[in-house]
Amino acid sequence: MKAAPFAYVRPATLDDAVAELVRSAGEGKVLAGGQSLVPILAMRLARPSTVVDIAALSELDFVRRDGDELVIGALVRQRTLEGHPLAAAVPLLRLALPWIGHRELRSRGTVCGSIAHADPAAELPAVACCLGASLEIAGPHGRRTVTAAEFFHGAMATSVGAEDVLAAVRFPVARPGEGFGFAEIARRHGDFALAGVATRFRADDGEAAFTAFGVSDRPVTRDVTGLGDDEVADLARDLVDTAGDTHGSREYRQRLVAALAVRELARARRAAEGGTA
Ligand SMILES: Cc1cc2nc3c(=O)[nH]c(=O)nc-3n(C[C@@H](O)[C@H](O)[C@H](O)COP(=O)(O)OP(=O)(O)OC[C@H]3O[C@@H](n4cnc5c(N)ncnc54)[C@H](O)[C@@H]3O)c2cc1C
Repeated sequence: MKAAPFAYVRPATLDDAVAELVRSAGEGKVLAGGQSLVPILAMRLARPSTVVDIAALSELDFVRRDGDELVIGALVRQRTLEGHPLAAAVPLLRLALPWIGHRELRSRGTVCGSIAHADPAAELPAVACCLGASLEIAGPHGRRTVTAAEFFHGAMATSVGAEDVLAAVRFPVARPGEGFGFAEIARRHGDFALAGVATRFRADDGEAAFTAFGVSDRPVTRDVTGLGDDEVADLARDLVDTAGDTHGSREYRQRLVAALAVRELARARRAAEGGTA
């Protein structure tokens, strides 16, 4: 199928991009890497009046360290970050990025695009929630910052409104003595996860948490400090909020997410305590 007709604009500044979205009166769509939007347009699941291509917003083409945060602008491709030297400061990103589709998709798909798209089975929204990242949103009334916990409202629903651009994401850098784990189960490598988890553990005070994804309408984080494996598994199982489908029953997903949460928390703990992850 072909996309329904739309106007195409390629503004040169973030202010102009927001102005174009305002002009579209809620009927515009931002185009970043196009890896999700283009198929959606082709299937006519979305029929925007205007596609606002942000590729020329060079002000958003940056990866930089800002104190204890790694800040990633909206133009940064997933593959660019994967190989970026500064990304080593956020080990969970390095663990999660290779799980996104295939290398060719990551060469076009952006970090912010994945977060703005908010597929419940996507990796980067889970990383953002697990680390407590914050999201910088530019809109007609200026800029605002939203925590990852507030940002995801449901499947493909976020704090980014129809007249907004997600300008950047801020990930906290790892502190000494922090360890991380990440894994998912998919039918084939490159497919979206049937169930997945991101984990973190801090050696000095034993703080532990996991974020489950692919099992609910958004990533869900649980603080599991001081809990044993059976309690972690029970908590993980309770998060499964999807009916079964042809790829796996609800019970199968419960077993997957429980096993992954226990295993990846152990991995995070080993990494935090200086062992091999
Ligand atoms: C075969 C295939 C397999 C895939 N597998 C995975 C996978 O395993 N895991 C995964 O996470 N993803 C997967 N994806 C999707 C991933 O490749 C996309 O990169 C990602 O979901 C969207 O990023 P994008 O930059 O391509 O955004 P686009 O496709 O350009 O946009 C996606 C949506 O987000 C909005 N948007 C994008 N950027 C912004 C912004 N800065 N501000 C406001 N709104 C914005 C767009 O308007 C649109 O609604 C897959 C895609 C394909 C085609």
